[in-house]
Amino acid sequence: SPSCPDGRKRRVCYYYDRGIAGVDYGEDHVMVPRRVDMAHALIRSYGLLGDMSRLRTRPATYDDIAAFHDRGYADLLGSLTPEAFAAGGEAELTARSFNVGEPSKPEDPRTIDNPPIAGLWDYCCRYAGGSIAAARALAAGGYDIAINWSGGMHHACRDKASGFCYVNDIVLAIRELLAAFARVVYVDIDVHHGDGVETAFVDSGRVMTVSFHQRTNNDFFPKGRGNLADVGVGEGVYRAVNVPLYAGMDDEGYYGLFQPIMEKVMEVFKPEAIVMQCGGDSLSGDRLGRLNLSIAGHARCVRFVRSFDVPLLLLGGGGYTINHVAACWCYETAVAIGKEIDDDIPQHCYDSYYQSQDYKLHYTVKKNLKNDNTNHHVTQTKNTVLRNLDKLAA
Ligand code: ZLS
Ligand code: CA
Ligand code: ZN
Repeated sequence: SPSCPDGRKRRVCYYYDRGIAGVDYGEDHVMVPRRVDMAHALIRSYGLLGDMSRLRTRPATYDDIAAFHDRGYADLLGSLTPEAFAAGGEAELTARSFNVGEPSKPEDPRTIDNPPIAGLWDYCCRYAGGSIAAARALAAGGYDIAINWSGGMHHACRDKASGFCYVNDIVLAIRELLAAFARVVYVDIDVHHGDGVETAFVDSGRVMTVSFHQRTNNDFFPKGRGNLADVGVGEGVYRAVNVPLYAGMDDEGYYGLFQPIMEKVMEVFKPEAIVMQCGGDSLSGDRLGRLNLSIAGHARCVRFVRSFDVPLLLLGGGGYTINHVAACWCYETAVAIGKEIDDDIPQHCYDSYYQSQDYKLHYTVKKNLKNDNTNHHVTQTKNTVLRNLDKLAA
């Protein structure tokens, strides 16, 4: 096709579940599941749904989720209601012991990262079900790329919630892929470190995890994780890759690390499948992140990973300036398909959200944000990572 610059078209399947759009973390919360509905509405308005198969699936079951998660934790997620939590007593204590409903400032409910939301279990089963089904679609060989923008909840732990994430759909999806593929690479361009996924596979020789993330004063969430020196343990040594970045990182500096590192990852590890977490909080102007990537810069990473023509699972993740995130994931859906789309956002139901970006997909990045990444730091980081990866070369 003329609109596909790097060779043959890919067979793409896409998961979207309307049941996720209405999930509410609380009116003051930064995590807004409706951004996935906004991305979907854009994708539809650009006519991209006709270029993909729609992946229909049942929500994940208790057993699907308990394949990774602790049963006591899964039981809590399955039984907790906002009402029971609010009533206090045993329900509240149990929830808080699994980091659900735990305020960071004692007794201030506005400081709860992981609130006891209405429809919590249903939400988890739907976004996890999407990632599992997407992984199975790749494993069965019918598709080259599978997309679930509602997935990518990389902080969830085996036995507790963390960083707005309750169930780790990424770990569940990678486990599915491992049934069909010998080696899987996980690459995470969310502004936060992919700690839940790294921990789950830290000693695995079959899964390599790679995270690019912001580092500021050593206390950016998740505190203490994702150091350059964290390389994995046992069978997993040199199969955990961490690329800490300072605030203000721009497209050029980011890709200058991403491209050579991922090239080397592919060369030495030879994965049979790739899972990419495309968190949109690494974009310029995010409410939590302080990196300075444009949508083009973010998507260039997706395009590069796609160019290896290895079965690819694309997931969402963070992203707190919701118009930016929806525009980004729509553009990346077009990249996955291999189709150029117009910069002018078509008229659709969420139109008004894009006024601040002049109704364009590609908004302008911050020009006066200081880039704290010195050339020296970037070069050192790149060389250290490449040297570690070289130790895996046969
Ligand atoms: O990667 O930094 C923390 C933990 C705290 C400080 C903040 N308080 C509220 C809780 C305890 C140490 N949490 C981070 C979590 C970031 C998760 C990123 C998820 C992902 O993008 C993948 C989906 C954090 N950073 C910023 C906030 N929390 C935060 C900012 C503003 C608010 C509003 C809603 C909630 C409470 C007030 C909140 C959290
Ligand atoms: Ca990351
Ligand atoms: Zn994030």
